Amino acid sequence: MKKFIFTITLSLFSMAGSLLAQNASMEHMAMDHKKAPSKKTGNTVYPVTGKIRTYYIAADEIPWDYMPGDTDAMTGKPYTGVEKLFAIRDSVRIGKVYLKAIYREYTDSTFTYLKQRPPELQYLGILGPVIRAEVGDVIHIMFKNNAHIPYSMHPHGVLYEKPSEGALYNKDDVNKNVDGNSVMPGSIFNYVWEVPERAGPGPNDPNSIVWLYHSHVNEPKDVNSGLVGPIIISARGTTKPDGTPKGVDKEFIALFMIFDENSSWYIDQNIRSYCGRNDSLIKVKLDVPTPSAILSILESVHASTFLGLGFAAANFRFTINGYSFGSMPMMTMRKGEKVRWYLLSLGNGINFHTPHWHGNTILYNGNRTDVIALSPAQMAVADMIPDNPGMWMFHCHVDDHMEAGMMAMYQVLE
Ligand SMILES: [Cu+2]
Repeated sequence: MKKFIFTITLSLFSMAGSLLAQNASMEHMAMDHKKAPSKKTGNTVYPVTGKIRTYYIAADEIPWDYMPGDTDAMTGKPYTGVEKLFAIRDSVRIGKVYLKAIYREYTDSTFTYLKQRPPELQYLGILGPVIRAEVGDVIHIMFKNNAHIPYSMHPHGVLYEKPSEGALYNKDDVNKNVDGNSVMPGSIFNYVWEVPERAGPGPNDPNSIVWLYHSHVNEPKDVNSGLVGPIIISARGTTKPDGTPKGVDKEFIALFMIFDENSSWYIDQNIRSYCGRNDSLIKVKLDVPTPSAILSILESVHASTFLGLGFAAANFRFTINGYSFGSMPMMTMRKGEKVRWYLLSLGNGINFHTPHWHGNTILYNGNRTDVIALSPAQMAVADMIPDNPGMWMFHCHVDDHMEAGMMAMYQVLE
């Protein structure tokens, strides 16, 4: 196979060596595969016809609040029933805040300043930075692991070679900070992801599609710890200067995921920090109801999740973008706008979800509906032209999931 190489101006980076400079000059020339030296110098399998899109993303350990505020966000009233199971912190229950690891975007390679999300994008919550590209581009991620555990960035859909796969499953691959399959704490790795046609929209897709990225050193533990984000790829020639797809007025991204905090890297630390104890509750008190849970039973017939009432049950957090019980910041659009929804799911075997919009309908694969089905790691795109102003529920239609908090609101303005 012929291999193309684009020669670029390499910038020197403080700790990480070379990096593709965003505004580097590019020149294409064919090159035999065997002669192609290292992927780290910017060789690509496909010709680069578009832009080099550079992102500075770190894995940061932060406390995450699954239910911001002190009241039920849907009703404005105090927590009742099953909400208490998830909200109350005591000696045998962690509460609504957990230490997690999430992807966050920085302004440059010094990783000093966070790139702030504007208010209208606060709803993205626990999702990592939205990585955007058009077919023909190259995505370059400078990834810094600020956490205390080896992490990575593994993308779906885009084209990568082994060092940029970001998944640890072959010990022969391990070359510490040279390969991106397991980036050590404090280290930086530069991922290069190509965006050929096969990473872009297919014949039945609209002009942009969504892919997941997530850490894949120990995939289940990494994603339950919080390391997941979206990639949006638009078709060749269909991207606005800000990276969003042409013909779309508003985009929304929603990850339907039950985070299993029992499987997080931070479960023991969370027990220590928030329950104030050093023993391992997960082993000894799996299903013992706590006084707060018993109180909930008395208050409501719905005061139990299908997983039970115990310590472990309360560590399954039923969320959209990491928010439960309507606590997600409002998603706002206008009547008549062309709205694109990117739907994602990830996680263990109970992550089968059915996102449902009240008030308006969508087009999905050419079908009209207001519910779609997602399996773990499924990625879907739906288009909506809202015609019905108001504040509407947006929730998982699996009863157990909805009752355990998998709901949010969206607003259509006149
Ligand atoms: Cu669900």
